[in-house]
Amino acid sequence: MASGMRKGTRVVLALDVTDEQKAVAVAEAVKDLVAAIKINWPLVLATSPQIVTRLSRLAPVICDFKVADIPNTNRLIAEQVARLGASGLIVQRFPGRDSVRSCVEAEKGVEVFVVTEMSHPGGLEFTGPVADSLAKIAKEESAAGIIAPATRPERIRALRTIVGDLLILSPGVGAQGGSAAEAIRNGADLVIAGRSIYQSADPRGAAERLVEEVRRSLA
Ligand code: 3DU
Repeated sequence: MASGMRKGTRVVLALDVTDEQKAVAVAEAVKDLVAAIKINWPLVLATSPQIVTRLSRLAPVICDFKVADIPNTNRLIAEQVARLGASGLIVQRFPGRDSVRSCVEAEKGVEVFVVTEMSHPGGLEFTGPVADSLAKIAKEESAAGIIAPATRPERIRALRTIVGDLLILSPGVGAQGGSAAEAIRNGADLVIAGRSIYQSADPRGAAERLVEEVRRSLA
């Protein structure tokens, strides 16, 4: 079983590439600079579920599968993610409190993160207005943390008052226009960055710059 995630450098790599060789090369290049590697459907569908196991030998892996089903199906997904060696699983709150709970209870070695307000413009349509309630259930159901938008740091600050000491992971830095330093200053524990690292000609250099930006924002 994979161990739980630690804050470390506070940078999570979003590895949304669809070429296995490139995915592993980027992961190898930055593995000591990231607290975790977040993978999403594009990489799993382009390769195989075993990519979770392969990457988990380099860094803790968070499966961003945005799980959103009935409790039994959610539990089955959490069990498979654990079997593959993942450390974290991202789930949706909207199917119901019981659906979130089934993931939290399924596998104690897999930390559950609940999506709140999404970082893209469309995130304001539905998730924005209900984000406080999404975050409240994450806290009540003992999730490990929430996902909150680096593109709207003031929302991270507001959501922090609801989730207390839960981890806040913030996507949206770099390619989506958010600032890592602002996200951290407003209460994010970790920032999630994808394209700004893996599309760089020098992924390690890009990751180093981000780690340094985060370190300075904490000083
Ligand atoms: O924009 P980037 O390339 O840095 O990637 C961001 C990642 O975070 C990507 O995997 C996306 O699916 C995920 N994510 C968001 O961008 C926004 C959210 O609200 C939740 C997850």
